[in-house]
Amino acid sequence: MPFDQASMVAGITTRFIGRQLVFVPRIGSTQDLAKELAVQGAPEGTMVIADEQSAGRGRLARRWVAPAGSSLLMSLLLRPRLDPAHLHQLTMVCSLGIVDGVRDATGLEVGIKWPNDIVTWTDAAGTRQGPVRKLAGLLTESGFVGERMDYAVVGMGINVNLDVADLPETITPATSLSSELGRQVDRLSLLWPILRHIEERYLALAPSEAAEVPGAGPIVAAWSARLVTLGQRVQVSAGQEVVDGRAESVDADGALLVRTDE
Ligand code: BT5
Repeated sequence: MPFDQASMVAGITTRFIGRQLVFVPRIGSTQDLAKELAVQGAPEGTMVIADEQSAGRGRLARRWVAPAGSSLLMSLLLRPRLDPAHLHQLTMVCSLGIVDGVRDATGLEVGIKWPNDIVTWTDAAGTRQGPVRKLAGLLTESGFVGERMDYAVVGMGINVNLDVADLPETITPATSLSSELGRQVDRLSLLWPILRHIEERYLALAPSEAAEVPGAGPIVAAWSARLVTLGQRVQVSAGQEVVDGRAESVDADGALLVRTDE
């Protein structure tokens, strides 16, 4: 299917997620355009999609690299009534949308690496195979009016038909759907179920999610059930300090609870 606005819109069945769709072949970062649109009053669910970014970014000023034609690069504008302390729940919603959408479109069961990576560690048949490999990354940013959160933009970069040899060295080994499956995957056939699942999960983000109860809420539970990080030995940088221990669980905001040897 051609990767253009008309074809994208043709398969969208959601109520509001992606209903307003802005496709640009090439841009600096979809995050920046989505934020501009947010400030101009664009409605919740507005989605910016690009085929190529010249300044794609990850967290902490890291780069996100994606050759033209290789990826789904998108930024979703949300206007949740959410305490900013719970912002990570939007990352959870979209991570679950990607995990479920990838399964629907390809049959591949993928997991989540805390806090914001979509990863795989099995082959297409579900057998454990090699190290954890990063398939997608999410970046959630927000804008405020005074103390109130005005909008959030969740950026998603998914390696679809990407040859990992085209990437510079990455922190976590990278992979793509085409490398895992040994065939090309149509990006739009992946986009549509992802949008559907994000909408479903977002609507389920009930006010109870905002409760201060650790682990409360179906979204947090579904997200932590897919975390490949739990039970593993981890090294977490907390400011200047590096904490070494076993990842035991997460709280309602997605903070990782690590038990150190002491
Ligand atoms: C992320 O950051 O994983 C969030 C990436 C979000 C990208 C999307 S694309 C659409 C939207 N517009 C943007 O400008 N951004 C969002 P982080 O956890 O900081 O991971 C970044 C690190 O991942 C880099 O430092 C590299 O090591 C590695 N990396 C870069 N490109 C990659 C790729 N295509 N696949 C796997 N790893 C990659």
